[in-house]
Amino acid sequence: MKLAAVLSAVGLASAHTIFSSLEVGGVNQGLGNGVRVPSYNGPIEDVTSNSLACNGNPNPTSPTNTVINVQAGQNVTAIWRYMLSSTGSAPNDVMDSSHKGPILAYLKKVSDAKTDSGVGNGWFKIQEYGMDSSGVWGTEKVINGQGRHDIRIPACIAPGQYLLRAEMIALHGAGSYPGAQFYMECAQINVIGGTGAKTPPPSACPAPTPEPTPVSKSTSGTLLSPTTSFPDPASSPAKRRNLVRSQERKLATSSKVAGILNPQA
Ligand SMILES: *[C@@H]1O[C@H](CO)[C@@H](O)[C@H](O)[C@H]1NC(C)=O
Ligand SMILES: [Cu+2]
Repeated sequence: MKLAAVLSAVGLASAHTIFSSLEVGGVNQGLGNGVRVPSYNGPIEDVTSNSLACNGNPNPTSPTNTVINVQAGQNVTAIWRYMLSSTGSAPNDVMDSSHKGPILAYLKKVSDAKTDSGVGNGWFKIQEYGMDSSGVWGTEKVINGQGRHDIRIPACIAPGQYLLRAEMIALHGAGSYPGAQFYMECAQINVIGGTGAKTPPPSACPAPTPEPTPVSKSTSGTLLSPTTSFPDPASSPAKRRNLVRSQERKLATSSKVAGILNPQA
Protein backbone atom coordinates (compact mmCIF):
# COMPACT_ATOMS: atom_id res chain seq x y z
CA MET A 1 0.00 0.00 0.00
CA LYS A 2 2.77 2.40 0.94
CA LEU A 3 4.74 1.56 -2.15
CA ALA A 4 1.68 2.03 -4.32
CA ALA A 5 1.11 5.42 -2.76
CA VAL A 6 4.71 6.45 -3.41
CA LEU A 7 4.61 5.22 -6.98
CA SER A 8 1.39 6.99 -7.67
CA ALA A 9 2.74 10.20 -6.14
CA VAL A 10 5.78 10.00 -8.41
CA GLY A 11 3.64 9.25 -11.43
CA LEU A 12 1.45 12.23 -10.74
CA ALA A 13 4.17 14.66 -9.82
CA SER A 14 3.76 16.72 -12.93
CA ALA A 15 0.10 16.14 -13.66
CA HIS A 16 -1.11 19.35 -12.12
CA THR A 17 -2.94 22.39 -13.48
CA ILE A 18 -3.04 26.19 -13.86
CA PHE A 19 -5.96 28.59 -14.24
CA SER A 20 -4.20 30.20 -17.16
CA SER A 21 -6.70 32.52 -18.82
CA LEU A 22 -10.14 34.02 -18.35
CA GLU A 23 -12.91 34.02 -20.91
CA VAL A 24 -15.46 36.82 -20.74
CA GLY A 25 -18.44 37.15 -23.04
CA GLY A 26 -17.08 34.35 -25.22
CA VAL A 27 -13.73 36.08 -25.67
CA ASN A 28 -10.58 34.57 -24.26
CA GLN A 29 -8.54 37.37 -22.71
CA GLY A 30 -5.21 35.70 -23.38
CA LEU A 31 -2.75 33.58 -21.48
CA GLY A 32 -1.77 35.30 -18.25
CA ASN A 33 -3.48 38.50 -19.35
CA GLY A 34 -5.30 39.68 -16.25
CA VAL A 35 -4.58 36.37 -14.52
CA ARG A 36 -1.51 35.96 -12.29
CA VAL A 37 -0.08 32.76 -13.66
CA PRO A 38 2.70 30.82 -11.96
CA SER A 39 5.87 29.51 -13.50
CA TYR A 40 5.11 26.02 -12.22
CA ASN A 41 1.82 24.12 -12.10
CA GLY A 42 2.25 22.52 -8.69
CA PRO A 43 -0.33 22.75 -5.90
CA ILE A 44 -0.26 24.55 -2.60
CA GLU A 45 -0.58 21.98 0.17
CA ASP A 46 0.36 24.03 3.22
CA VAL A 47 -2.93 25.60 4.23
CA THR A 48 -1.13 28.08 6.49
CA SER A 49 0.73 29.58 3.55
CA ASN A 50 -0.05 33.03 2.22
CA SER A 51 0.16 31.37 -1.18
CA LEU A 52 -3.24 29.83 -0.49
CA ALA A 53 -4.72 33.18 -1.51
CA CYS A 54 -3.37 33.75 -5.03
CA ASN A 55 -0.67 31.09 -5.38
CA GLY A 56 2.99 32.14 -5.12
CA ASN A 57 6.01 30.58 -3.45
CA PRO A 58 6.94 27.82 -4.30
CA ASN A 59 5.21 28.71 -7.59
CA PRO A 60 6.09 32.36 -8.18
CA THR A 61 3.43 34.18 -10.19
CA SER A 62 3.87 36.83 -12.88
CA PRO A 63 2.22 40.20 -12.38
CA THR A 64 -0.07 41.49 -15.11
CA ASN A 65 -1.16 45.06 -15.77
CA THR A 66 -4.53 44.05 -17.17
CA VAL A 67 -7.77 44.42 -15.23
CA ILE A 68 -10.58 42.66 -17.08
CA ASN A 69 -13.99 44.31 -17.30
CA VAL A 70 -16.84 42.04 -16.27
CA GLN A 71 -20.52 42.87 -16.13
CA ALA A 72 -22.14 42.15 -12.76
CA GLY A 73 -24.38 39.11 -13.18
CA GLN A 74 -22.32 37.86 -16.10
CA ASN A 75 -20.70 34.47 -16.40
CA VAL A 76 -16.98 34.24 -16.83
CA THR A 77 -15.02 31.08 -17.55
CA ALA A 78 -11.75 30.19 -15.90
CA ILE A 79 -9.70 28.15 -18.38
CA TRP A 80 -7.55 25.48 -16.74
CA ARG A 81 -4.53 24.00 -18.48
CA TYR A 82 -2.00 21.38 -17.43
CA MET A 83 0.84 23.79 -18.17
CA LEU A 84 1.16 27.29 -19.58
CA SER A 85 2.48 25.68 -22.75
CA SER A 86 -0.54 23.37 -23.15
CA THR A 87 -2.32 24.31 -26.33
CA GLY A 88 -4.95 21.57 -26.54
CA SER A 89 -8.08 21.12 -24.47
CA ALA A 90 -8.27 17.33 -24.19
CA PRO A 91 -8.48 15.90 -20.66
CA ASN A 92 -4.71 15.42 -20.46
CA ASP A 93 -4.20 19.06 -21.42
CA VAL A 94 -6.27 20.08 -18.39
CA MET A 95 -5.28 17.92 -15.42
CA ASP A 96 -4.61 14.29 -14.67
CA SER A 97 -7.85 12.36 -14.22
CA SER A 98 -6.70 11.14 -10.80
CA HIS A 99 -7.28 14.67 -9.49
CA LYS A 100 -10.80 14.44 -8.12
CA GLY A 101 -12.36 17.03 -5.88
CA PRO A 102 -14.40 20.21 -5.67
CA ILE A 103 -14.12 23.40 -7.69
CA LEU A 104 -14.66 26.76 -6.06
CA ALA A 105 -14.59 30.49 -6.70
CA TYR A 106 -14.11 33.48 -4.46
CA LEU A 107 -14.10 37.24 -4.83
CA LYS A 108 -12.31 39.93 -2.85
CA LYS A 109 -13.00 43.63 -3.25
CA VAL A 110 -9.76 45.54 -3.60
CA SER A 111 -8.82 49.08 -4.45
CA ASP A 112 -6.21 48.05 -7.02
CA ALA A 113 -6.52 44.58 -8.48
CA LYS A 114 -3.10 44.89 -10.13
CA THR A 115 -1.22 45.26 -6.88
CA ASP A 116 -3.31 43.77 -4.06
CA SER A 117 -1.65 40.56 -2.86
CA GLY A 118 -4.96 38.95 -1.97
CA VAL A 119 -3.58 37.80 1.37
CA GLY A 120 -5.84 38.34 4.37
CA ASN A 121 -9.48 39.04 5.02
CA GLY A 122 -12.22 40.02 2.64
CA TRP A 123 -12.70 36.92 0.53
CA PHE A 124 -16.20 35.63 -0.04
CA LYS A 125 -17.16 32.42 -1.73
CA ILE A 126 -19.34 32.63 -4.80
CA GLN A 127 -19.20 28.99 -5.85
CA GLU A 128 -18.56 25.56 -4.43
CA TYR A 129 -19.27 22.63 -6.67
CA GLY A 130 -18.49 19.32 -5.04
CA MET A 131 -19.85 16.15 -6.55
CA ASP A 132 -23.06 15.75 -8.48
CA SER A 133 -25.71 13.16 -7.70
CA SER A 134 -24.13 10.65 -10.05
CA GLY A 135 -20.76 10.90 -8.34
CA VAL A 136 -19.00 13.21 -10.79
CA TRP A 137 -16.66 15.67 -9.10
CA GLY A 138 -16.28 19.28 -10.08
CA THR A 139 -12.71 18.66 -11.22
CA GLU A 140 -13.88 15.82 -13.48
CA LYS A 141 -16.40 18.13 -15.04
CA VAL A 142 -13.62 20.60 -15.83
CA ILE A 143 -11.13 17.92 -16.98
CA ASN A 144 -13.68 16.44 -19.36
CA GLY A 145 -15.09 19.83 -20.33
CA GLN A 146 -12.08 21.35 -22.12
CA GLY A 147 -10.78 22.91 -18.93
CA ARG A 148 -13.77 25.24 -18.69
CA HIS A 149 -14.89 26.35 -15.23
CA ASP A 150 -17.95 28.59 -15.45
CA ILE A 151 -18.36 31.13 -12.70
CA ARG A 152 -21.28 33.49 -12.31
CA ILE A 153 -20.29 36.92 -11.01
CA PRO A 154 -23.11 37.90 -8.63
CA ALA A 155 -25.31 40.74 -9.82
CA CYS A 156 -25.71 42.18 -6.35
CA ILE A 157 -22.13 43.18 -5.61
CA ALA A 158 -20.76 46.70 -5.68
CA PRO A 159 -18.98 47.88 -8.80
CA GLY A 160 -15.22 48.17 -8.69
CA GLN A 161 -12.11 46.07 -8.73
CA TYR A 162 -11.94 42.55 -7.39
CA LEU A 163 -9.64 39.61 -7.31
CA LEU A 164 -11.39 36.54 -8.65
CA ARG A 165 -9.90 33.38 -7.18
CA ALA A 166 -10.77 30.19 -9.06
CA GLU A 167 -9.77 26.97 -7.34
CA MET A 168 -9.69 23.24 -7.90
CA ILE A 169 -8.87 20.91 -5.02
CA ALA A 170 -7.50 17.43 -5.71
CA LEU A 171 -8.14 14.90 -2.98
CA HIS A 172 -6.21 11.85 -4.14
CA GLY A 173 -3.48 12.53 -1.60
CA ALA A 174 -5.72 13.88 1.11
CA GLY A 175 -5.55 10.91 3.46
CA SER A 176 -3.11 12.76 5.69
CA TYR A 177 -1.93 16.34 6.08
CA PRO A 178 -0.50 17.84 3.96
CA GLY A 179 -2.00 16.04 1.05
CA ALA A 180 -5.02 17.82 -0.36
CA GLN A 181 -3.76 19.74 -3.39
CA PHE A 182 -5.04 23.27 -3.77
CA TYR A 183 -4.77 24.74 -7.24
CA MET A 184 -5.68 28.40 -7.57
CA GLU A 185 -4.85 31.56 -9.42
CA CYS A 186 -6.31 35.05 -9.16
CA ALA A 187 -7.77 37.06 -12.00
CA GLN A 188 -7.93 40.85 -11.80
CA ILE A 189 -11.41 42.05 -12.68
CA ASN A 190 -13.37 45.29 -12.71
CA VAL A 191 -17.07 44.71 -12.09
CA ILE A 192 -19.24 47.18 -13.93
CA GLY A 193 -22.93 47.86 -14.38
CA GLY A 194 -25.57 45.53 -13.16
CA THR A 195 -27.47 46.27 -10.04
CA GLY A 196 -24.36 46.23 -7.93
CA ALA A 197 -25.05 48.36 -4.94
CA LYS A 198 -24.07 46.08 -2.13
CA THR A 199 -20.75 45.54 -0.51
CA PRO A 200 -19.34 42.18 0.44
CA PRO A 201 -19.35 40.13 2.68
CA PRO A 202 -21.68 37.80 0.86
CA SER A 203 -24.39 38.01 3.47
CA ALA A 204 -25.24 41.11 1.48
CA CYS A 205 -26.00 38.95 -1.53
CA PRO A 206 -28.58 36.25 -1.95
CA ALA A 207 -26.91 32.90 -1.43
CA PRO A 208 -25.58 31.56 -4.71
CA THR A 209 -27.63 28.78 -6.23
CA PRO A 210 -26.09 25.50 -5.15
CA GLU A 211 -24.28 23.86 -8.02
CA PRO A 212 -25.23 21.20 -8.62
CA THR A 213 -27.51 19.51 -6.10
CA PRO A 214 -25.44 19.51 -2.94
CA VAL A 215 -23.56 16.35 -2.24
CA SER A 216 -25.83 13.89 -0.56
CA LYS A 217 -24.85 11.43 2.10
CA SER A 218 -26.36 8.55 0.22
CA THR A 219 -23.91 8.91 -2.63
CA SER A 220 -20.86 10.07 -0.79
CA GLY A 221 -20.93 9.06 2.83
CA THR A 222 -19.53 11.83 4.99
CA LEU A 223 -18.03 13.71 2.10
CA LEU A 224 -18.07 17.38 1.44
CA SER A 225 -20.83 19.22 3.08
CA PRO A 226 -21.29 21.87 0.42
CA THR A 227 -21.17 24.73 2.84
CA THR A 228 -18.46 23.88 5.32
CA SER A 229 -15.95 21.70 3.62
CA PHE A 230 -12.88 23.58 2.54
CA PRO A 231 -10.80 26.33 3.99
CA ASP A 232 -11.72 29.85 3.18
CA PRO A 233 -8.64 31.93 2.38
CA ALA A 234 -10.03 34.56 4.73
CA SER A 235 -10.03 32.35 7.79
CA SER A 236 -7.08 32.13 10.12
CA PRO A 237 -4.28 29.69 9.36
CA ALA A 238 -5.13 27.57 12.39
CA LYS A 239 -8.77 27.42 11.42
CA ARG A 240 -7.90 26.55 7.85
CA ARG A 241 -5.60 23.79 8.99
CA ASN A 242 -8.23 22.37 11.33
CA LEU A 243 -10.79 22.45 8.56
CA VAL A 244 -8.54 20.56 6.22
CA ARG A 245 -7.56 18.07 8.90
CA SER A 246 -11.12 17.34 9.85
CA GLN A 247 -11.99 17.03 6.19
CA GLU A 248 -9.12 14.68 5.62
CA ARG A 249 -10.23 12.53 8.53
CA LYS A 250 -13.66 12.31 6.99
CA LEU A 251 -12.18 11.53 3.64
CA ALA A 252 -9.99 8.80 5.03
CA THR A 253 -13.00 7.04 6.52
CA SER A 254 -15.16 7.31 3.46
CA SER A 255 -15.12 4.23 1.32
CA LYS A 256 -15.90 6.30 -1.74
CA VAL A 257 -12.79 8.33 -1.26
CA ALA A 258 -10.73 5.36 -0.18
CA GLY A 259 -11.01 4.33 -3.80
CA ILE A 260 -9.70 7.70 -4.85
CA LEU A 261 -6.91 7.68 -2.30
CA ASN A 262 -5.79 4.21 -3.26
CA PRO A 263 -6.58 3.85 -6.92
CA GLN A 264 -4.75 0.55 -7.10
CA ALA A 265 -6.29 -1.00 -3.99
C1 LIG B 1 -23.21 30.37 -15.68
O1 LIG B 1 -22.35 29.75 -14.76
C2 LIG B 1 -23.01 28.88 -13.87
C3 LIG B 1 -21.94 28.39 -12.92
O2 LIG B 1 -21.62 29.41 -12.04
C4 LIG B 1 -23.67 27.75 -14.62
O3 LIG B 1 -24.37 26.94 -13.72
C5 LIG B 1 -24.60 28.31 -15.67
O4 LIG B 1 -25.10 27.27 -16.46
C6 LIG B 1 -23.89 29.33 -16.54
N1 LIG B 1 -24.83 29.95 -17.43
C7 LIG B 1 -24.58 30.09 -18.71
C8 LIG B 1 -25.63 30.80 -19.50
O5 LIG B 1 -23.57 29.68 -19.24
CU1 LIG C 1 -1.22 17.21 -9.54
